[in-house]
Amino acid sequence: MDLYYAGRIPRSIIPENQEFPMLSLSSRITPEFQYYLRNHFPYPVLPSNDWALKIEGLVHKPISISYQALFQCPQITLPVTMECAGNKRAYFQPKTKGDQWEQGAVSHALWTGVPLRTLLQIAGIMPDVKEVIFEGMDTGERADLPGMFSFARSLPVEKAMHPDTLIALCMNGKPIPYKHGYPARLIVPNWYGMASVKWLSRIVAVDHAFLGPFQSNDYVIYRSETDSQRRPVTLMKVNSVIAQPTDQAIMRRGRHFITGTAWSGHGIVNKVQISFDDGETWDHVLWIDSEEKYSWRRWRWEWEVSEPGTYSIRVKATDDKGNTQPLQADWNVKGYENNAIFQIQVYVD
Ligand SMILES: Nc1nc2c(c(=O)[nH]1)N[C@H]1C(S)=C(S)[C@@H](COP(=O)(O)O)O[C@H]1N2
Ligand SMILES: [Mo]
Repeated sequence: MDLYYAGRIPRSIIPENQEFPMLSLSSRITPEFQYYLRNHFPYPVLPSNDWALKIEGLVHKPISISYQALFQCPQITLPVTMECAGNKRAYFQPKTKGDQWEQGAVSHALWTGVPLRTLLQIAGIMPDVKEVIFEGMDTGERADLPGMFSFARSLPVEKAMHPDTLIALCMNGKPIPYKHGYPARLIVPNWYGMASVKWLSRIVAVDHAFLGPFQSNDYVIYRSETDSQRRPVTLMKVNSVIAQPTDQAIMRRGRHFITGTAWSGHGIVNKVQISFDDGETWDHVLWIDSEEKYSWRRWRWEWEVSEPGTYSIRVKATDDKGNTQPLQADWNVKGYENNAIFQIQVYVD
């Protein structure tokens, strides 16, 4: 496939929210200029040269570690597919409040950084720690609550101590671009994007549940205001997209490649099926990419079409834990985790 130059698709200006232009999916790794942007606040002011990451709270020796010192710690590189929990919100019926993301609030990059665990161990994390809080440098107001907030989230201590939870310094081999969290951001593989806090300033170990608004107001699944079965958004559900052709495309008779990608935070996608008859019969697509932990896999299907007409195309991904995409989206008030099978229509002349 050729590398096309296509810009991001804006969903809001301030804060800046933009989709990856999925139709230009041509490499497994998303180039930085196309990687989706998801922000709750205006961008923070770039930190001064004396920026240091602080680790405090229930630790034996609180630390403040400089950018240079972080670079000197042993680092690992991981490919990670990151999807915003609000991806595909636009497809919920009835519609839900918030940015109307279509299918491009998802991207894939190589992240290089220091396992958070290393730093928590240096600081001497205490045994009674239950959660670890991450504070970003971006601040602003919320529509639903008075006051100023910074973007802050917590992780259960087990996830914070997972060897692949990173304090990332580089994206695709270069220092993280400013809009993606320079100088350092958290990377939480397999979880929806809200967990991967950008522009880190402070990490705090605590022995209680963190209740900040980005933890307990947002990123919670509930089906009505009085729903008592609330649960936090964590692992990405199995999901897929068709990159080409685009919905409502007009095509010529002949041979076409249908392409797309699929991912799951619960495991590795090992099956993508395609249907041209509204799900009556399914065929297996061919893989472009190999199985790789935390990574989406591009796929393709060679389509020979000789009859003019209207065609519907849908794909369905399944992961190695047996999770598969549902026919109906699991509607929830905030419009998160939409992984329903999506059908496009194309016209052949
Ligand atoms: N500090 C900070 N971190 C943040 C956010 C934010 O608004 N502020 N947005 C989160 C959400 S909801 C997502 S989906 C990802 C998006 O990361 P990206 O903009 O690099 O694509 O960052 C997460 N980390
Ligand atoms: Mo998000």
